[in-house]
Amino acid sequence: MAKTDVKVPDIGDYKGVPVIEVLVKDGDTVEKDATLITLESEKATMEVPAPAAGVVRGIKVKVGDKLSQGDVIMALESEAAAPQPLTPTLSPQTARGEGEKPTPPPPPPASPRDSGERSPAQRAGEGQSMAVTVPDIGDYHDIPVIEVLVKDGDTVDKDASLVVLESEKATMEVPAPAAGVVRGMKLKAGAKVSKGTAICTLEVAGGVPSAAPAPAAPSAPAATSSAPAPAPAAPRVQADGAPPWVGQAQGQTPHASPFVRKLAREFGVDLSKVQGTGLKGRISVEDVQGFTKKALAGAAPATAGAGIPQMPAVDFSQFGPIESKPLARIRKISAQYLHRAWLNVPHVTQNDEADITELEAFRKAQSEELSGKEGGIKLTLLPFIMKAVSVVMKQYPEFNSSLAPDGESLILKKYCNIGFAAETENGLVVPVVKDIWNKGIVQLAQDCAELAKRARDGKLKPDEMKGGCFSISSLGGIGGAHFTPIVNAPEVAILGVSRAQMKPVWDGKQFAPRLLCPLSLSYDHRVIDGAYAARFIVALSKALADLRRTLL
Ligand code: CAO
Repeated sequence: MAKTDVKVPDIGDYKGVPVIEVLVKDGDTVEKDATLITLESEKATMEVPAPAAGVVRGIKVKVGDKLSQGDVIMALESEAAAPQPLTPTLSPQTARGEGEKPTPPPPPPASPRDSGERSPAQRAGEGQSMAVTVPDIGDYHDIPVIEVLVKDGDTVDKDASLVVLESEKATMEVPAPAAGVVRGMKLKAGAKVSKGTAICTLEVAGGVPSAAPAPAAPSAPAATSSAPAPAPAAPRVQADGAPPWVGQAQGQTPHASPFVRKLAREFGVDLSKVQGTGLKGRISVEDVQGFTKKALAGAAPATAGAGIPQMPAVDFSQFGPIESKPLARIRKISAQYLHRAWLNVPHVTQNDEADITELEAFRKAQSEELSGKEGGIKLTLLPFIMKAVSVVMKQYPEFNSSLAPDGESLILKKYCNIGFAAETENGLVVPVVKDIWNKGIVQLAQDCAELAKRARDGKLKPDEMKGGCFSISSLGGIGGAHFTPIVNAPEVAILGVSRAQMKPVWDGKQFAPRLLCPLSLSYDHRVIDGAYAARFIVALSKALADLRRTLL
């Protein structure tokens, strides 16, 4: 058994780089190339792999320690001949050919102004645009593009990340060499690229700025000033002199090491949804594992498609022009809630039509009277329906319940709060009107109006969206007939209200014009039986047909 110290390899000009992950412990048996620790500078991340298979002995570093080239990390006990000294073997494996001797740390990037030289690409760009190509990435070929962060027409700042490449061991963002507008994006996720592969064209206002970075190519330093090949965008990580294997720069993408990204992909986890607990919000292996566990337990929003076959990604641009519009934050959150409820709750929707002819006449008369008063109140149908629902919930208490998380019991609520779906510019929110049993219609109308306004102004407090027992989704102000609302779990039912219409109704002797309001009651069939739901909706329709019933 040979015991060899594993040392920090050549990390260019970097000194005192913090350890952000120690991925092994004493006694662990590791394969050659298994990641031992991760270092992270301000701009870049590097995984230090095992130079040979062996058993880890005497780890000398911990998270937070600051390391420089040559610092001893641990010892490795291996059966084979002692592994090669680490400095020359570690750094190549993440960016260069395995076992190849590394090139010296790159010189600081030289700007054309500094060197007095400009690359052909920059000269070509003097008109208006410059070609952006994959920079020098050592001996790596055919590296997959894992993310394309911009699209045609996007205006980008200098150094904004354009695409993310990922090899087995390293992730690298290719930044824009200058501020400009992206044209002719040639890559999509999954494409394989090598040095010089065209990425896009950058339309630079007023021509290519002279300060656009020249390529700092560590494995071909001569290219910095006089290479005849078109100048690629310098990888972001070289901007402060770091070597190219340190790929993951901090930017718009989730902050995680290549290993974590790979793990996330294997688990089908969308890293943008994972809360990183590491330094500067960095996502660790544990974060991904924790997220996956929660998703499997149903305690966290599932990843899109978790547990069910994923929808294939379709490039719609092949069929015609498209535009990509980022989702508003509220829409993203409600999408997760709705998807979770849809997947967890076995839904049934029961429809009915309530005769609200008299109720409407009463509502209009009262509304006119009240709106004439100072601080006038507009009486819409919603508070009447809310009140009627609350009364019927008392008669059918299982509608005012939630299933216990273990599925063994029902939690019956002795209070009545009802949420209502409110449409806002940014998406759907559900403010909750509290204590309905103890409020009159006018008070409910005021509560609804105030909450709806705050929802639209984006001023709802978290408390105002909590504690609901039942929800109402009213599309009556818009139109349409029945629909199938999604239960706002852990509530067990939701009422969809559509636009009332005057219809001929047979009264036993003749057809009479009656105002009928379509009701759609979706419920959780684990808690509520169809017959119980039918009784609920019939009772509700009767209560709306004659509000005096709610007094009984
Ligand atoms: N039938 C006929 N008319 C109706 C009606 C119905 N069922 N419901 C409302 N109306 C009338 C109102 O009486 C009002 O008429 P007047 O202006 O003549 O008085 C008009 O339609 C507009 O009402 P409103 O929608 O502004 O008020 P509301 O209290 O009924 O609803 C709110 C408030 C917040 C629920 C509503 O504005 C809203 O956002 N609705 C959308 C909810 C939604 O998106 N649901 C879908 C969720 S699932 O994706």
